[in-house]
Amino acid sequence: MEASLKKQFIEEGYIILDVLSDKEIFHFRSIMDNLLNPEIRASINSKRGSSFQHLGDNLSEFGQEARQYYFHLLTKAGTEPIHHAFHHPAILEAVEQLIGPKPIINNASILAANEGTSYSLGWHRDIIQIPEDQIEDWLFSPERFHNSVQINLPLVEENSLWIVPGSHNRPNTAEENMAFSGSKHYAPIGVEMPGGIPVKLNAGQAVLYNNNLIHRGYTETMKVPRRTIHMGYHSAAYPPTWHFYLLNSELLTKEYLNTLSPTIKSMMEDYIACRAEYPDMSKTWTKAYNFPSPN
Ligand SMILES: O=C(O)CCC(=O)C(=O)O
Repeated sequence: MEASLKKQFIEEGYIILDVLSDKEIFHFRSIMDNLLNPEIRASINSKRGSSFQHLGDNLSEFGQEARQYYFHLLTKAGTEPIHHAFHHPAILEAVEQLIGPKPIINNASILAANEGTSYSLGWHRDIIQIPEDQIEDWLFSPERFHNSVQINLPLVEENSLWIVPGSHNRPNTAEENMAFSGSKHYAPIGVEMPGGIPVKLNAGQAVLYNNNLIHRGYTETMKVPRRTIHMGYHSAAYPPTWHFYLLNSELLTKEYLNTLSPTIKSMMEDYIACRAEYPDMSKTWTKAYNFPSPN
């Protein structure tokens, strides 16, 4: 990776990379369409909020409502055909170069919606796991290493992700606080954020971003369906962040692991080992965990 890209990731909080060839775009798009069954169309097209992302949707329900769907993949039987997207060499290599060696996956999802869907998720930083009274400004500073990369890899062109470049490394400005209207989690839907820009991506291009960035999901009305692979990783060389706990490890039973490909099984075993080493998510946003004192 060029040094200028890494610099952009550190300073602006995101980079865009060409990842998939045309053949791979077609390959993954066919698999995703088969998983989703896009023939099912909602009969009512009125605006609907997307589901609460961390719970996730069931693949069999896709398209029944005119909204954006969020599917968790690595913990659910039936999603195996697309799992190899999560160890694409170009993605793993980029993550290693941005944050460090031995990437551990902690989020593997599909973001999908049919054409005609209106999508609006309020501006936020990905800090929903942290109680609002424990969210402190030092979490968003260049001095704190954020061991997390979040990625959107669309299989058709999209501009649903909006970001405020550079906001990952500083607390909210007074104007941003006004937009957040007193919440430290989500700004009210429909509120504009100063400096917010859409991230336009072609099919097969990925945006890799620091999810402490102020960002949102928004498309007025999708002219093309949304078909995006969404993933998150951290480097095993450093302690994880709260994002690491997103995968529901209780679903990673021995029986389920035995149904996975050897590569994905080994990735999940790395996940489970890291979970055993760092069992307590609530430590991950404490000052001592982020700035350990030298022994
Ligand atoms: O790309 C999107 O729809 C936004 C996703 C998002 O906000 C998130 O994953 O936190």
